[in-house]
Amino acid sequence: MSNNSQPKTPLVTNIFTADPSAHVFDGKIYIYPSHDIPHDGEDNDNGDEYRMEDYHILSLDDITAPCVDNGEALHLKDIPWASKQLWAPDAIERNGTYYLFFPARDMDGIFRIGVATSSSPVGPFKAEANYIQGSYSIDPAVFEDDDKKAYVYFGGLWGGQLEKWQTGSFDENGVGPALDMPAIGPRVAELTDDLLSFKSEPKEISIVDKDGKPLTAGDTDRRYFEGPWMHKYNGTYYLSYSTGDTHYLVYATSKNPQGPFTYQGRILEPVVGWTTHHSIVEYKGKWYLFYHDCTESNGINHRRCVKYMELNYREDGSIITMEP
Ligand code: FUB
Repeated sequence: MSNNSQPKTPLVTNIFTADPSAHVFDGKIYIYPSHDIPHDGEDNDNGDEYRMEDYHILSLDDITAPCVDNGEALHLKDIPWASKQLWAPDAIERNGTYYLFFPARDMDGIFRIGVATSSSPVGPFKAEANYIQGSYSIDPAVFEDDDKKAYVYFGGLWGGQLEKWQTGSFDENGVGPALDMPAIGPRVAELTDDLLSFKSEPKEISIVDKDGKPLTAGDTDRRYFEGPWMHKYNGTYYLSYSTGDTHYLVYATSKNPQGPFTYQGRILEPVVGWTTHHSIVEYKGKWYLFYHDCTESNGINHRRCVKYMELNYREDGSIITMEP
């Protein structure tokens, strides 16, 4: 059963939005998306067409309420260490402060992950002076476990530069493993109590098949590409992500937030547009998938719009695959 009866209309149409990270704070739904800038430039495998310069936070008073664009929450010019490309963000609240985690290229063109804080879920956010030391690549997703330990999951291939970090430092010429070798995994780092730093070096997450064998780099229908998301359902950790060049949203599960994770299946079949990126959130006892597509721009990859639909589990905890 997929929830295709819902009107999957864009949440907002006044701006192009993508990469939605949805959270419930004080009973309202807040969506932390990227803000796509329309332009007429060409697409490439490095993602240069994604030229975002600021963040706008969206909010919903209830799941069917009109979506509000709360205006500019943070701009590139106010981030001392960043040079361009404010890609997919995420947010977390602790003790009344909201922490916006976001990737951007530093002054050397290397993707790093920064934090900005605010007393309001919709900002304005003030960026820290520097990026998180030890951070790299893109697509941070923050998850607070029941024991209050907070983790950030991140990493993306190709334009996201994850191939260039296999030795622990940035290698401009780094390429992915041979197709029959284990695929590169996303990274996880536990955050310090103030949520501003990594407690220790990020670890690579292993994603294995049902026989315990690591997914290989050539297994492009299942291997990790970008856009990680973590949620917990009935005591199991669900790591979901995009397979990038095969355009699926898929998931893997574990009893440990740092893995290893066992591949389970697809959440969403390909949308219109090259990228697919999502979040999963519980609201009033139901679960929702927030995602984006390029239907509003007739398939222009960097003019995306955020939507949602209800997500359902089977009795055994598996997620029912959805059609966009
Ligand atoms: O929005 C820019 C990039 O496209 C994101 O960081 C990726 O996840 C993909 O959606």
